[in-house]
Amino acid sequence: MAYATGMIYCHPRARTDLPRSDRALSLAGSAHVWFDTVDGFDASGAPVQATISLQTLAQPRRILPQLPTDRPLVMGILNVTPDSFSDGGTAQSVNAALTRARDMLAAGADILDIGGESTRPGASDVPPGDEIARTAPVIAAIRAAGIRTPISIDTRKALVAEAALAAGADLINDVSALSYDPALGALAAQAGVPICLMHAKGTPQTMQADPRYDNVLTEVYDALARRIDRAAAIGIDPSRVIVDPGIGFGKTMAHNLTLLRGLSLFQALGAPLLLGASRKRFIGTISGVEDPAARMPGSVAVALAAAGQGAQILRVHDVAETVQALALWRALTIEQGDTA
Ligand code: HH2
Repeated sequence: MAYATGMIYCHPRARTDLPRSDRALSLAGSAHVWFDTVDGFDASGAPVQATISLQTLAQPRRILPQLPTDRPLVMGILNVTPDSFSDGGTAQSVNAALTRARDMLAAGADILDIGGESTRPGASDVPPGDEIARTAPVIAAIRAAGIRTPISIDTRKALVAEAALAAGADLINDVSALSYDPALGALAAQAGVPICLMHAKGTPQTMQADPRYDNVLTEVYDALARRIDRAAAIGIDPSRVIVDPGIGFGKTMAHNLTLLRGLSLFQALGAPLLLGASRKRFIGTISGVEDPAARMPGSVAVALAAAGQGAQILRVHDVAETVQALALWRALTIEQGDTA
C-alpha cells in the first residue's frame, strides 16, 4: 500500500564512476557518491516527473557535530548478550566488553553500538533490568576510560535507553522504530539525541514466518516515512532521525537483495541512512558459509555496495576489515587528489 494517495517516489541514481558528468551533484554531501538523475515513479511503478528538490538529496546528513558527513561511518557492534546470532557470549564481562571497544576504536570505528538484547529471529524479550545491567556498566566503563567516541544504545526500551544516556551514550538505535515501548519516543524527544528508526515487519518472534510484500522497496519506504512523521508528532526533531530498512527483519533473501539494490531511494527521506547487513543469514545462504563468524568477506562486499548507494552508517562486526575496504573504496571514488 502506498504511503499517500498520489505518492511520488524520487529515486536518485547513485554512482561512483569517474569522471563525473557535468550535472553531477554529491549525494547527501558525500565526497564519493554522486547522481545526476532522479527517477520519479508512482505507486503503480509508472514513470512520472520527480518532485523532490535536488537540494534535499544533495544536503549533508549531520548525525553528531563531531562526526564527518562526507564519507560512510563505521558503527562497530558490541553485543553484551549471551545469545546474539554471531557474537553472543563473547563480551559478557565489563572488562571483555571494554577490551572489545578499544579494539574496535583502534581499528577505526566511528561509533560503537552497544546492545544487551538479541533481536535475531526467534529471540525472546529480555527484562529491562537485565538489559540495563548488561549495557549501562559497559558504557560507564568506556567513558571512565576516557573514550569520547559516540556510543549508540541498541534497545527498544525507554528504561534501557535512559540508563544508557545517563551512563554516557549519545544516540538511540531502536529496531522497533518506536513501536515496542511508547515511552521511548518521549525520552528521545526530551533528550534531544539522534535516534535510528529501523523497519521491521513483525517482532523477532514472528518476523521470519513467511514475510510478504507487494513491493518491498516502496512499502519499507512508506513505513519509514510514516515513522518519521510519527516521531515528529511526538516532538522528535526530524534532523535527529536516522533511518534503516532493517535487513533481515521480516525479509526473505530476495527482499534483502531488492532493498540493497534500491538503497539510494531512501536518500529521498532526507535522513541519514544506516545499514546493518553484517554476517546476516542471506550472506551465508548466497556464499554457502554456515558459520556467521566466517561471513566477514561477504559482509564487507555488502558494506561496499551500501557505501556506493550513499549509506551514511555501516553497522558491522568486523570493523578492521570494513575500515580497510572502505579506505580503498574511498581512494578509488574520490574525484580529486590522491592518497600518495
Ligand atoms: N541488526 C541487528 C541488531 N540491531 N540495528 C539496526 N539499526 N540495524 C540492523 O540491521 C540491526 C540492528 C541484528 O544483528 P546483531 O546485533 O549482530 O545480532 P543480535 O540481534 O542477535 O544481537
